[in-house]
Amino acid sequence: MTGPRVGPAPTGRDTTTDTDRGHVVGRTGRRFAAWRRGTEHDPRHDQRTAATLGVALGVCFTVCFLTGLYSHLAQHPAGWFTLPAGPGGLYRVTQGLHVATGIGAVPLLLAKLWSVYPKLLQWPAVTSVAHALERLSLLPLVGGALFMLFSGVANIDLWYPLPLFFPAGHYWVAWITIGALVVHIGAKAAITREVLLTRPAEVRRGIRPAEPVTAAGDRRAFLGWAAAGAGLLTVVTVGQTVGPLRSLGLLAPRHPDIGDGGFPVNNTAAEAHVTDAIVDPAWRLRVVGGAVPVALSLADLRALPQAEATLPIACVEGWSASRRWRGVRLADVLALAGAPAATAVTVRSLEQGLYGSAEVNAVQAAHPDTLLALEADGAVLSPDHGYPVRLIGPNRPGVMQTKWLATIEVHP
Ligand SMILES: Nc1nc2c(c(=O)[nH]1)N[C@H]1C(S)=C(S)[C@@H](COP(=O)(O)O)O[C@H]1N2
Ligand SMILES: [Mo]
Repeated sequence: MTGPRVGPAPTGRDTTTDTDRGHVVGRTGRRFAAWRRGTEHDPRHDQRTAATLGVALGVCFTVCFLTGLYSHLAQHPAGWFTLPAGPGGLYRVTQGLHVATGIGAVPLLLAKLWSVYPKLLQWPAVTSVAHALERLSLLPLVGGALFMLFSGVANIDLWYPLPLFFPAGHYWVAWITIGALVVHIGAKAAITREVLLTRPAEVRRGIRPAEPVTAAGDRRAFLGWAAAGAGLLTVVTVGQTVGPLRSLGLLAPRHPDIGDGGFPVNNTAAEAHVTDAIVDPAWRLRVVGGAVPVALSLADLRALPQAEATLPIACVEGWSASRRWRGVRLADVLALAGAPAATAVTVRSLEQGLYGSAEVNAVQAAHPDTLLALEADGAVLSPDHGYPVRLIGPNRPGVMQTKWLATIEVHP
């Protein structure tokens, strides 16, 4: 700010022409400079701190993106992807990781934004076309990341403040965010490598200056707090899916052992408006589209050979709970209907809503653990858990474990 005056005299508008390290600055520039003051030699705002947080965020976002993509494919099968039928608890792990890395990324992102805010306040805002592009790419990156973490956390807390359909919004913004992240990593890879790879030999030979001990300590403390924040948030929520940590699940929206019958309910029979239909004596489980139309009463289902499987309900919202299920194999009922051994089906609930039907691919339909469950842990299914019969299959997102079944449609 003490440089020589250049150009015309100040006009009092934003065209004032003091210089700031050789650049023309205006009122905004001076305000930004004031906000940046004191951060220049603060290790918490230097490239090394930003790069460290960047690497941690890059790992979290990559795991979160890949597990999210897997979850999306599980629910919206693409021609080239068949959801495998095992291991039975795979989705529980991938979705647990998805939610945990998303939650852990929240404090990391806040720390990163705080670390780099002096850079964001640089003035002039752009100095070249390349610089403009790099800065523009921050908009989808920061905006997208904030949106993804906010909408995800809101969703697992069953809070829908945004006027959009969560799965679609969360999915499409994920692509935008990851695209921007790839561009950002491309732009920052060299500097990140440069500042993170310490070369003691170069310091010894005097090529690089050694960092003051206090600076390294300040940085370590700041990064330590960010890591502790991420760790703490994870520990107090992951109990919703990791049994031994359930008593620590202070912030966990669901507890795996709390709910009707000792496990959570997602959508009660009353909420689904099926309380009467599920006890109607005229209820039958119908199989359509096979060689023989089939209509089974509850007594018919109980009279068929029963099978058991221990499988989790693994909700997309991150909670999971395992149960010992007992019922009729889907494959046995399909055989009764004269359907080919491995055939894809749609299961439909008495409930008409969005989650009232699900696809079962041929691999899962043929799997011996894919059950039309009548019991959980030795007790008849409760109304809220899907009485009289629900689907339960290995490695399926909870949302596809359809309750209150009415119809099974064999795909042509
Ligand atoms: N018909 C129907 N089935 C459904 C749902 C629903 O809303 N309607 N919710 C699904 C979701 S999101 C989950 S996580 C599981 C939860 O099963 P539970 O309530 O028995 O724990 O049921 C699934 N089956
Ligand atoms: Mo769910």
